[in-house]
Order: sequence, then C-alpha cells, then structure tokens
Amino acid sequence: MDKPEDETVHYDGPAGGWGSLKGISRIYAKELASPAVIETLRRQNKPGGFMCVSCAWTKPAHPHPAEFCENGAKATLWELTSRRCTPEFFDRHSVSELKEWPDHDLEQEGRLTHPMRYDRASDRYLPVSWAEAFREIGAELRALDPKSTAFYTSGRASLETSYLYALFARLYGHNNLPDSSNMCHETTSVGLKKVTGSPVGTCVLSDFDQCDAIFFFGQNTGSNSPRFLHPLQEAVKRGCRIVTFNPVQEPGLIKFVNPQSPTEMLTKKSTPISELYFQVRPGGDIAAIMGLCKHVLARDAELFARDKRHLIDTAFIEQHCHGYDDFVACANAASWEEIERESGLSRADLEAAADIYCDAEKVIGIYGMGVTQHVHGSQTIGMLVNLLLLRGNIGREGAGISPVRGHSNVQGQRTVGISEKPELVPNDRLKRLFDFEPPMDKGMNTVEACEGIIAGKVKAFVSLGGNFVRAIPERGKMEGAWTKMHLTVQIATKLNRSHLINGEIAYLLPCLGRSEEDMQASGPQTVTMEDSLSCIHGSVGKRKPASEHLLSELAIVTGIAKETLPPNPKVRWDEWVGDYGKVRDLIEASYPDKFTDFNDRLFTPGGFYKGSKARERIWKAESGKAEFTVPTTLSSCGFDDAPGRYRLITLRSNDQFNTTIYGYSDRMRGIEGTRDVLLINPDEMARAGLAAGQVVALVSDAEDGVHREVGGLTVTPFSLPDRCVAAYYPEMNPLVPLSHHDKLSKTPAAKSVPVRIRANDCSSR
Ligand SMILES: Nc1nc2c(c(=O)[nH]1)N[C@H]1C(S)=C(S)[C@@H](COP(=O)(O)OP(=O)(O)OC[C@H]3O[C@@H](n4cnc5c(=O)[nH]c(N)nc54)[C@H](O)[C@@H]3O)O[C@H]1N2
Ligand SMILES: Nc1nc2c(c(=O)[nH]1)N[C@H]1C(S)=C(S)[C@@H](COP(=O)(O)OP(=O)(O)OC[C@H]3O[C@@H](n4cnc5c(=O)[nH]c(N)nc54)[C@H](O)[C@@H]3O)O[C@H]1N2
Ligand SMILES: [Mo]
Repeated sequence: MDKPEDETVHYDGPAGGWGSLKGISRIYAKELASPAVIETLRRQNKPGGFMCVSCAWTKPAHPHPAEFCENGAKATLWELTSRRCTPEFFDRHSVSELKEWPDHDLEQEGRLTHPMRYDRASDRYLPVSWAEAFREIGAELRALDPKSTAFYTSGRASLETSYLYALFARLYGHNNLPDSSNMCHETTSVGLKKVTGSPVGTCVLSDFDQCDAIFFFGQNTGSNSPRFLHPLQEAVKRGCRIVTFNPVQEPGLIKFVNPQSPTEMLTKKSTPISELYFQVRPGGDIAAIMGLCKHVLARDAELFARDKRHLIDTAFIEQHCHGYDDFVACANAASWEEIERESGLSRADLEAAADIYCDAEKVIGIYGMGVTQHVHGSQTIGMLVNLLLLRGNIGREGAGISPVRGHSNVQGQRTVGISEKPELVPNDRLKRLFDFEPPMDKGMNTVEACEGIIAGKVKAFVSLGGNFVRAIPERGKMEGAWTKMHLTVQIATKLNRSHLINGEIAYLLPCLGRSEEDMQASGPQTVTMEDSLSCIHGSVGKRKPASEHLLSELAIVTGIAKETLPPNPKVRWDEWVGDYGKVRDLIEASYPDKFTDFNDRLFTPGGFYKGSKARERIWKAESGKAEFTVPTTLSSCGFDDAPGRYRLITLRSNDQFNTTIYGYSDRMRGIEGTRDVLLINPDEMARAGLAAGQVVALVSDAEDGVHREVGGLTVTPFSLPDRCVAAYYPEMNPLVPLSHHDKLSKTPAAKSVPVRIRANDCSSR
C-alpha cells in the first residue's frame, strides 16, 4: 500500500475508535438533545425498535447492545434536536435573506413546526392550516395537466408512504416519479439488471461470514455505512482478504477500532482492513478489472496447459452464462499498456490483486458511488460481474455482488412502485385493485425532470423529502428555471436551500421523523423499509413529535391526494391513514411473491428476505442467462484527457449526510474547519504552479463550452492519483453538466467531472 506523502493532509487514525464517540458527543451537545434521546439510540436498528434514518446497511438478527454508528447516531440526534424552526423564525427572516445562509445554518435552525405557505408580497413564509394547504394544492393540481407535474421522493420515505405516493401519481395520471435513486444506484437498477436480470445485489449477511475475499470498488464504508465495518472486521479476523480500489485513501477501509469493544477501545488496537489498497484513477475501474480478468484468464490457460484443469468455473459458465467467448476475446486483445494508463495502476499490482481473487474460493464484489456515478458506470458494473462470473462467484453462499445502497429505504421505494417505468409496475393488479386505467407512457426520472423544468414543461413539483435543487447537477441553470414553475410543494423535517427557491405558489409542509410516534385512528403505527441486502424491517417511532402540528408523511400524501382526485370507492385514503396495516395488505396484494404475510412478518429478527432470483441462479436477463459483456471503452469517465483538464471527484465528508452538513470536521480525511477546499496531489500542484493555501476557482471543461464556475477553494495537498482533483458535494454541483450522466441509467456522473483550475480566483460563491 502506498503511504500518503508526508506533505499531504491526511488522517492516520483508524475508523471507529474514540474519534467516532467524540463525533457523536459533539452533535449531542450541539443539538441540545435531551438525555431521553439515549433511550431512542438504544432501540435503533433492533427488532421492534426504529430503523436508522441514515444508511441502508442491513440490521442483523443478533444486534450489538448499541447497533448504531457515529453517523447513525448523528442522524438520529439531528432529527431529535430540541431546536425549532417556527413561524416566528420565518417572520424574522425573509426568504431572500435566508438564501444567503449556508446549508449548515439553515438546517441548524431545527425542526419545522407548522405548515407554511410562501407569501410573495412580503417575501416570507406564513403559517397556513393543513386543510387550506391540501385544498389549494389539490385545486392547483386538478387544474394542471398531470403529465406536466413531477412527484419526487428522497429515499427515506417508508414502503407504506412510497406505495401510496406512487398510487396517487398513477391515479392522477402520470409516471413522473423521479427519486434520489436516480442520482445514486440507478446505474445498479439498470446496469446490474441488464447482466444478472436482477436490479439488486445477490448477497445476504451470512455470506460475509463465509467469503474468502472481498473486492471493494468506490464505496466509503467508514463514513457512509459504518455498521458494515463490524462484519468486515470479523471477516478479516477469520482470514478473509480484502482488496480495495479507490482513488482516495479512506481510513475505514484501511484500519478499524470497534467502538463496541472495550478491549479494542482501551488498547487502541485496530484491525487492518484492506490487505491491498489501490488508488485507481477516477474512472479507471473498467481498466483495472480488465487487468484482473486478463490475469485470471492467463492463469487459467497456464493451469490447463500444465494439469488439464481449469481455474475458471467452466461448468457454471457453460450452464449459466452467455457471451463468454466474446468477452475472452476482448480481454485477450486488451493491451496491458492501455490498462495501466487508464487505471493508473501497474500490471504487477493488478496481477497481485488477481492472485488473491484466484486463490479465494468465494468472493464478494462490493461497490458504491465510485462506480455508479460515471458516464460508463453501467459498464463498470458489467465488468465487475464479468470478473465474478469467471469463477462462478454469483449465486452461491459466501459469494456474490453487493451494491451498498445509500438512503435507508431507497431500494424499497423501487420495490413498491416508485418508478418512471410502467413496465416495472404491476399495472394489471393495480387496475383490478383500484378500478382505474394506469398511465402506460414512460415518466420522467431525475435528469429528465430537470430537463423538463429547464424547458418550462414541468409546471409543478412535489418533493417528498430531499433537497433537490442542491443535490442535482447544473445548479446555475436549475435555480433560475425552478422559480418559473407554477407550484412547488416541499414535505420536509428541516429547512434547506430547496425550500427557498420557490415556484409561483409554494408550500413547505413539515412531517414527523421516523423516530417519532405516529399516532393514527387505530393507534400508534409501524412503518417498514427494505435494506441494502433486501431484508424488510418494521420500525416504530416512540419519541414525542417535535410539534403538535406535524403530520406523518403518509397523512400528508393522502391529504393532498384526497383533494386532487375524484372519489373512487376502491380508494379509501382515510381508512389507510387510520391503519397502515391496510396499506401493507395492499402492498401484499400488489406484490404477492415478495410480501407474503407482510403484516405477520414485520418484526422478524434481521428482517424478512425479499429474495433474489439471481441468487438462485435464475437469470431474468435478455438471454435468460447471466451476461458476460464487452465494454466499449476502458475508461468510465466519458471524456478524453487534455492538457490542463482534471477529473473532479465530488466527495462526501464524514460530517454530512448528503446535503445535510452536520459540521466542518472531515475527521477521517484530516480536513478540519472548512469545506471550501480543492484536494490535489503535491506533484500535480507543482506541475500546475499552485501553492498550498492558495485560493483558486474550478471552471467547467465540458465539451458543451458552457461557463460553470465555483471559486473560493483553498488548494490543499492530498494523496490522490495524478490528473484528478477532489472537492465536496454539494458545493461543486454547479460544475456538473446535466448531460454528464451514465449512458444507460442517466445517473449523474459526479465522480469524474471535467474541470480546469483557475489560479487567479476573482469570484466568490
Ligand atoms: N455519513 C453519511 N452516510 C451516508 C451518506 C452521507 O452523505 N453521509 N449518504 C448516503 C447515500 S444517499 C449514499 S448513496 C451512500 C453513498 O456512499 P458511497 O457509495 O460510499 O458514496 P461516496 O462517498 O460519494 O463515494 C464513494 C467512494 O468512491 C470513491 N471514488 C470516487 N471516484 C471513484 C472511481 O472512479 N473509482 C473508484 N473505485 N472509487 C471512486 C470515493 O473516493 C469514495 O470513497 O451513503 C449513504 N450514507
Ligand atoms: N455532486 C454530487 N451530487 C450528488 C451526489 C454526489 O455524490 N455528488 N450524491 C447524490 C445522491 S447518492 C443522493 S441520494 C442525492 C441526495 O441528496 P439530498 O436530496 O440532499 O438527500 P436527503 O438526505 O434526502 O435530503 C435532505 C433533506 O431531507 C429532509 N428530511 C430529512 N428527514 C426527513 C424525513 O424523514 N422526511 C422528509 N420528508 N424529509 C426529511 C430534510 O429537510 C433535509 O434537508 O444527492 C445526489 N447528488
Ligand atoms: Mo444516494
């Protein structure tokens, strides 16, 4: 493993450990949370408890005494803050004034308490009653062409709310259901499905107890799914070998001190995680995996010549795979020179990694945004599947492919109908259940919704969670276009920047958080979500709601629906709000194979498994088999190298959850006190004539020639590959062109954005 150069900014400690406890206590103090919150944390991610609002990592059947991580605790404390963002606050501050506030300060105001309506004359949000809000939103939606509206979902909303929200859209007359998954793992939903027939991973938790090797591509476990470090640590301790490909040296994948282990905490004894760690060039994974495959095939040929035996699983390939010969021809033809250039890694390093792959009987492939957020991200997924198929590593215990999802229910929303693609929805069943004609034309995903907004075709946007305008690409153009919409409705827990960029009529509707008690006519309600490993869990909030004026997300969605749609005896919104069990019955009736006996299995320890056809080696892909694919390029970044052009990686820090900025301490990377940094390696710095501490601007270097710029960035030496730079998301989003997305799925390509550095920064952001 390369040591970080001494002159770079870096963090030498392990993930977890005392640093993570300090991280939690800092937020605890900052949020003025009450001691009773500890009780909520104790119930987090346990059967019968409430399921963390942070990441989608699975919840084990035998949880730790404290089954939460630094970032899960922060997310809970953030929701349970004692701070309140009240009508008085909005009376004191105009919307124009609030637009000047940093993201961190907006959310820091605390929980929204009242439904609010934007008043253009005073440029302020004013309180409004729920009944009036629903009435006006319903009337406006009725007056619009349904196809000119979009209903966005961020990946947190429960299965129950998501199901009814999607039903509302279809009853109203559109499939315009973009969601955060479109910026995230849509590459998986499309790219993985293309090759295995299944849009989700094939692994379950017990596979991590059995695997011999794990190959990691572009997923930052230590920050983004820290509870996953526990099974990883246990795997390493029993001899599993971990190989990581990531341009950034992420401490969580280097070493870990388990904060749940008193011995480890007191002795500060860390477990090394990755045996080999390769700082691949951003966009270099197709090339790197091609190198691995080349070496596996070469070793196979050698073994066969010597012993008439195969290293690859020929029986599996014969029975289960399609396209093998073409792939072998392509791998044999690929030149090592090109592989080394595109991956930034040496042949010797790639061969060492491939030897670990060959020597392991059972291998798991893991990936995250470092793979999905590229112009050819789908092809990288195809390559990783190629590698795994070579030795039959999909569809057997201890092996498989495991995309690590982001939001706590982002995978589940797609399962229950949040999709712009009508062919993914059981429309025949919906038709029978609710006696209507579901719209059959394709709706808009996130990028298409943005295009529609810019073109003036989208007139209304309802946002169930999220901070859409901040999270999407092309912020400059989007903020301007957003205000031209007729109606914008935001359903949220805390104030964010998207709530300040308003359509002609704008509502801000506050909802319950998942940790809060959701009391309805039949009593306190349970909601459900699906984790990254396809297990479904019930979640019960017990905390007193942040304000007596809050409604549940489900009540808000049905409240709007009722005022928008004509009566239909089969559509019983009030009954469903009164008892979420009835919504689960509808989910079961719509998806009987996945949700059998749904209401009886809510609290199965470890969740109940939805199942995966690919895990059973039933391939729903085009050929009826698992597909080997031939990549069209060895670089997933989608643009050529050019003098002065860098590949910009947009990073998440350890102190943020998406656009929610908890603070300015990226402890895991050693960056403290600011997010306005440009990370670059010292050699590149010298070549570009830059000095540490200098303030520069990044400008777009995309082919479309559009001027995009973000200034005020302090040059910070950091261990990174050549020809790339890194800076934080969402601050860098103005630099991402809307057209810069994965070819197959339209997931914005936020991990290789073409930029130049302008040394004389004369702008401010
Ligand atoms: N604390 C916290 N937890 C979170 C979130 C959060 O913001 N904060 N967000 C949630 C959400 S919605 C999501 S989707 C997930 C995201 O979790 P991840 O999938 O981990 O996403 P990122 O941190 O954006 O990027 C992952 C890694 O990809 C690496 N990378 C960048 N480019 C490349 C490349 O070309 N090749 C390779 N091999 N690696 C590359 C980056 O260095 C980074 O370490 O986390 C979820 N959990
Ligand atoms: N450049 C770049 N851009 C990216 C990414 C990247 O890596 N780089 N990552 C992309 C990814 S993976 C994602 S998922 C998106 C996500 O980006 P975001 O839209 O930021 O995601 P959220 O965390 O859902 O949104 C945060 C807001 O959700 C609201 N909220 C919190 N809890 C609740 C709740 O329980 N209910 C409701 N209704 N609202 C709630 C709060 O008001 C909060 O302000 O960003 C994408 N954009
Ligand atoms: Mo995400």
